[in-house]
Amino acid sequence: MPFNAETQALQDKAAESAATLRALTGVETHDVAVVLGSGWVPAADLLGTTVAEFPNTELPHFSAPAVDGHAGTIRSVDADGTRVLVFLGRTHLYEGKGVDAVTHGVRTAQQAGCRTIVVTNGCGGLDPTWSPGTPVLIADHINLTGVSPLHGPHFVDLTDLYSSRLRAMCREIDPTLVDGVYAQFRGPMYETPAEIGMVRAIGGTLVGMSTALEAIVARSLGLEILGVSLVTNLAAGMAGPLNHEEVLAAGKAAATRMGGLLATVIRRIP
Ligand code: 8IG
Repeated sequence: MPFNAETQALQDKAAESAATLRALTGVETHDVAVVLGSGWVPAADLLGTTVAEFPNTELPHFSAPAVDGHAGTIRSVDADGTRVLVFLGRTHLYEGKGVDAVTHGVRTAQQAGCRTIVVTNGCGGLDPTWSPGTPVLIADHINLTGVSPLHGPHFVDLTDLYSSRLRAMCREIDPTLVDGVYAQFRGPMYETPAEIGMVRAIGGTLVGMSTALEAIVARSLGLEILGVSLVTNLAAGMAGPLNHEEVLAAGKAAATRMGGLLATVIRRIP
């Protein structure tokens, strides 16, 4: 696939990151990338055997993390022969570094050989039956950031963006898993109750500040995508006011269960 010049420049930077990744890990090719969102970090230890771990700033073109609870490290994991590239922490659009900083990890994963990416997040839920700690498979998204992570006239089809094959695989492992539609806001503020009313009206059931832009770039590069959200709070106006510490705590409690799910599905993917 020939990229336009702007995209090719981003891919070249990602290739440089992937080259350093190979040097630091001794792993020629990774198979599956996993981006762990807020609350998901404890899940990382359950994925497999850690081969190497380092701050993402040891790779060229990665920026330092800005938020507490977002570790900003990269780990290479051997999951019974599946080579997993784990990003503990991500760059968010609200950090103001632009869409290319947000999606650099995805491009690096593709340059490192990954054919599949698992994107996770902590988010708010609009279904009142989803108590904090409920995992939800992302079936589709609504990009409310007002920006695109693609450059130039690069027309990318987004049907079945979140692989129905991988969602079915997850349901075989855990039949209680339900689907949701993830609405990405820029943040960093949480939504107003009126904005949650809008999301409900347009068919969203999850709200967060990540994932959609990463999934778009992953698809543009031909990766198969699994998206999993961890509902850590009811969306604004559905319960009390939102508190960042409570949000992190609810995520931590459920992360162990999520680690088990990811560990199993990762081994079945390749
Ligand atoms: I964790 O309720 C978490 N992240 N936009 N709204 C948005 N992001 C979130 C929320 C939420 N909870």
